[in-house]
Amino acid sequence: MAKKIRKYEEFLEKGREDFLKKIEEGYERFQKTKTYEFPTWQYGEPKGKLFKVEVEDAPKFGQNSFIELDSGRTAFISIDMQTDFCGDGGYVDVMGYDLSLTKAPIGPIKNVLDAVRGTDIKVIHTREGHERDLSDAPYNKVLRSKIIGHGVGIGEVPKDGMGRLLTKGEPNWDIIEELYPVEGEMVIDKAGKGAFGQSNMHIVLKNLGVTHLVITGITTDVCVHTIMREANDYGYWCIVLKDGVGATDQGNHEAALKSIKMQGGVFGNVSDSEKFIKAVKDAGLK
Ligand code: C5J
Repeated sequence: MAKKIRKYEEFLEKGREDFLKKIEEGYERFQKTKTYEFPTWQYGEPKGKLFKVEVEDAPKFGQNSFIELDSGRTAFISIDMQTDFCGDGGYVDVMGYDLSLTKAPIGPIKNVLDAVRGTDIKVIHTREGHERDLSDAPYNKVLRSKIIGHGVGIGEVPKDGMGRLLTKGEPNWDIIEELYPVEGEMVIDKAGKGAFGQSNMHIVLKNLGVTHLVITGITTDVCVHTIMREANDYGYWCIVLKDGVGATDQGNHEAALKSIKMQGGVFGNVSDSEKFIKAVKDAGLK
């Protein structure tokens, strides 16, 4: 007996046909241009200027291609560039990791900020940290931090430290001076590694009409990756700038970048600060 197709299933069939037609068109265009073109059919006419950023190892390792962005729908994101993650006496320092690895992206991020400030690209900073009463800090996270920190964990002040680790309002929790937000830039506070589960990141991006994210910050394998994965699952186009990110372990940093490139860009794409700045300059966004 033939299976009865219910009304909503017919609707999905039609939606799929239209969607696959757009995919086919995007595919044909990619063969000609090696560009993931900005989908105006989906987002509407550009609000700013269209510009292209070269990305590496996409769709395959050894091949380069381009992502086309609308400057008016692009956000530059600097993740957790706080003393706690890259400064003396902070959370990462107390755990005993090499701070030169998490400090490495400071210069490239500064260069990108200089290039995008004054354009219509939105700038968003994030900070990881907990309420002063630790009411939003998971027990397992705080316990683990105390064990790896030789008795000093989240919410406590290390010897010669600036303040309580990963705690809102403390000087070590704030963004480092070199990359401090200027007027008009957004700061998003989050208690977790991700930003979509428990911060206002998603509604902020939606309200700004953002479709493409250019991602930097620390750490590559933890907060950067978590936020990129979340954003990618929601359909945002993500480009991570490889010299604008750093991890507490160089092997993890490299593996995290490599994993983004799998499956033709499983979490988005990888570029670098120089390529991105060149694209902004060539497009004459200022
Ligand atoms: C970590 C972060 N690594 N910002 N946080 O705990 O990546």
